[in-house]
Amino acid sequence: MKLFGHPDSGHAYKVKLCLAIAGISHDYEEIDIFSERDSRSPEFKQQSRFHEVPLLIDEGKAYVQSNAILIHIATKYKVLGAENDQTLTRCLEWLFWEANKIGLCLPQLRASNKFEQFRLSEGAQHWLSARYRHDVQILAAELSDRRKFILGENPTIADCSLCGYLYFADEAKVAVPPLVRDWLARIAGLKGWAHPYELLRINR
Ligand SMILES: N[C@@H](CCC(=O)N[C@@H](CS)C(=O)NCC(=O)O)C(=O)O
Repeated sequence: MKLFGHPDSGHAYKVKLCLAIAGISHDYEEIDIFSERDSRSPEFKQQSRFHEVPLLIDEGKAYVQSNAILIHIATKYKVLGAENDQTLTRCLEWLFWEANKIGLCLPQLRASNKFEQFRLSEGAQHWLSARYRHDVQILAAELSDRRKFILGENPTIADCSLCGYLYFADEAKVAVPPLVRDWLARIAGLKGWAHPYELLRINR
């Protein structure tokens, strides 16, 4: 199994974190996501249908789109929520929520604040910030019963997906409510966890 990623990609981080906390051994190749798409490694160019990281190659097959990759890993190994159908259904709900909600404002805000080439207009930033505040409050409300992880006692791929970009919240210049911060700290306490910049560094 081989993952292609980059330390600046929260999407790649979701998958790397899943593999790390599930203890699944894999190879890793860093792709320079800021380079011309044509200049990337031949294997990546051939297999990455949308030219994006993360890309996972497993038993010769290519898997793309971070949340779809999470589902592939969890169901293949029966880990992180795929141990039973009911929990897997709840995971899928959160993965679709993430793609359409927090995953559609936080990555963009962070890119806009961190990288000149992705700087958005003030109006767009304002809209995305309002969207983020709304979405993160939903997460906070969900965690208000002091459950350990998003679906209860144990971490699942829903946690991997939802937390991906929240470890970059400082770079996005957004506030993280205390209940969400505490949940991120609990994930950070899991064996295998490391910050995206560390986990997605080459040679780990
Ligand atoms: N919806 C995709 C988003 C992936 C994505 O946006 N990847 C970015 C890095 S975070 C990328 O590879 N950018 C390089 C490019 O588009 O050339 C997923 O969930 O995997």
